[in-house]
Amino acid sequence: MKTVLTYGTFDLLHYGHINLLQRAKALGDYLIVACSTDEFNEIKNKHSFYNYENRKRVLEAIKYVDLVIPENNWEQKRDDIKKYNVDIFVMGDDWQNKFDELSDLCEVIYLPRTPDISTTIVKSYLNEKDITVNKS
Ligand code: C2G
Repeated sequence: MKTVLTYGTFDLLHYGHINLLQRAKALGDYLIVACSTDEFNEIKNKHSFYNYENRKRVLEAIKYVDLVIPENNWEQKRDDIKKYNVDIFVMGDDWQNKFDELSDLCEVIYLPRTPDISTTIVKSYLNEKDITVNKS
């Protein structure tokens, strides 16, 4: 069985995320997604609309995703790869070469990003439309 691992915030889930997760799962048999916690998002200077619990819940509902774990820091990847016996580490190619140092532990693959979609684009569209949202 081939285990695949990827990391991300996955806020305001969109088809770019789904494209990534679908291709990641197609590389193996079991896909683990490490979802950035709200605290780690602060470190990444990302302020997600959905909190961690809700982003985790959304990811767990995706048929390509087998397990969701928390991403608490930049440094946990090596331990995660060993802990879950990961065969393939996958990220979108906006991270090209950033995680090559993991290649002594597993295969490292960067997949082409889906063009013209991002959580930032969605947020700016909503702002332009002056759509105010009351966070539940
Ligand atoms: N992605 C993509 N195409 C897009 C948008 C995102 O392929 N149009 C991919 C990204 O390359 C990433 C994944 O979807 O692999 C999740 O994207 P984000 O939620 O933006 O995650 P990011 O902030 O890049 O966090 O330790 C790694 C970080 O946690 C990655």
